[in-house]
Amino acid sequence: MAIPALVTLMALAIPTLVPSRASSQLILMGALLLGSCGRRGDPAYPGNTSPPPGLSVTTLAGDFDTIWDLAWAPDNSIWVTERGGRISRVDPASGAVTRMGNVAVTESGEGGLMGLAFHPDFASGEPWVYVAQTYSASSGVRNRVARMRVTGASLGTPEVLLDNLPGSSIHNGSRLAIGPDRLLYVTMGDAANTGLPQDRNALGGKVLRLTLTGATAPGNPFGNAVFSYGHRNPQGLVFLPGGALYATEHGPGDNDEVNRLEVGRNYGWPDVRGACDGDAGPNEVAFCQANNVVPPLATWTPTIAPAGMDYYGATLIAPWTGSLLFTTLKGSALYRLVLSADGRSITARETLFEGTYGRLRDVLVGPDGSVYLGTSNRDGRGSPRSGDDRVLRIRPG
Ligand SMILES: [Ca+2]
Ligand SMILES: [Ca+2]
Ligand SMILES: [Ca+2]
Repeated sequence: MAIPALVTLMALAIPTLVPSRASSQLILMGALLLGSCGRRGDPAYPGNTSPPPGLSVTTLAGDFDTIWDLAWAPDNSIWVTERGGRISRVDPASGAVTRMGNVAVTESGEGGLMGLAFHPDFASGEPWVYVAQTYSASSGVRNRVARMRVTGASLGTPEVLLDNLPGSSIHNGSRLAIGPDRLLYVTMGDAANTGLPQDRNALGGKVLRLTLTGATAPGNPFGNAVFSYGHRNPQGLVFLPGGALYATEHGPGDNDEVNRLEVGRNYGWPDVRGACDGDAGPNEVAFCQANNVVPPLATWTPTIAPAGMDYYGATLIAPWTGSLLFTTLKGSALYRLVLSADGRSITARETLFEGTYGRLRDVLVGPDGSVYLGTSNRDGRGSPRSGDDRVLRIRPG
C-alpha cells in the first residue's frame, strides 16, 4: 500500500488526530514504521500482532482439497465441504474425519461445491442438509441449490430446489444461511456478467431467499427469489442473534465490502463500487441517489478477497465477544470487526494471523467459543503446504 493511502486510512480511523500537524507527523512516522517492518495487521489499526498473544492455533484435521464451508452440525460435529464435491464430518474432540459422500459438481474455476446449511429441525424429523453447487447444463455452467436427506453417515439423492442459476468460471457465490425466519438465504455472484446485478428479474448478482422447500419466500419484494440486488460476488453470509444479516462481497480491483443486507435494497454493483464517493466514475453519486443504494459498512482497497463470515457471540475469547469475523483469500487473514450499537457501522477492526496459514475460505464459531478456520490453499491460487487444506482451531492457551 502506498504511504499516502496508508496515511489517509489511518487518519480516517483516528479522526481526532487529523487536525494537528504534529499528530500528522506522528501518523506518518507510524506509517513509515509499519512500512519498514512489513505489512503486519490492519494498517488502519497499528499495533496488532500476528498471531495475537494468548491464543493458540492447532490443526484439527487436514488433507482436504479446497475447503469451502465449515458448518456446525446438530450432532455436534463440523461438516466440511470441499469444492470438488466431497462432504465430510469432523469430530471436534478427536479430529477424526468421516466421509459422508460426494455431490456431483462441475469444479470449474471458482465453482463447485460451495455453501452448506442444516434444516433448523434437523434433529427433530427434518434431517436435511442444503448445498449450493455448480453444475453443467446444456446451456453451460450453471449453479443450483439442492438439499439431501441425511441418514446416519450417508447422504440421500439431491433434491434440486432451484436450478439454472447463472454460472461461470468466476463469481458463482455461493454461501447459504437459514435465518431466524426459517427461510433459506443464498448469495449469488454476477457470473462475470455485469448486466445481471441491476436486473431484478435475473438471479445473478443477488441474495436470494427461498422457503425450506425451495419456493419463492413470502414477502420477497419482486415476485421472484430476489431478496437484495446489486451484488458482485458475495461469499460470506451470517445472521446475528437479533436477526440482522451481514455479507462479505468481493469488489473488482478495489472496494471489497462488508454489507448489512435489507430486503429489496440495491447494493450498487456495477454502477457503484464501495461507498457513494465518485471513485467508480462521474455517475456514481447520482446513481446512488437515484436508486437509494445502500453503502457498505466497510471497504478494502487494495482488495483482500473476503470469504466466509461468522458472528462471535461467545465469551471464551473475551476480547472478540460481539464481533463479526470473516476470512480472506488473497489477504490470508482473519478479520475482526466491531459493530456500533445499531449495527450500521464499524467502530474498530483488527487483522489476525495475516499470512500465517495461507488462503482462508471460511470461519466457524463453535458453541463453546472455539473458532475454526478452513484453508483454501489448493484452489489453484495458493501455495499449498503438506497437510493442506486444513481445519484449524483457535482457542485461548
Ligand atoms: Ca460456514
Ligand atoms: Ca456495494
Ligand atoms: Ca465508490
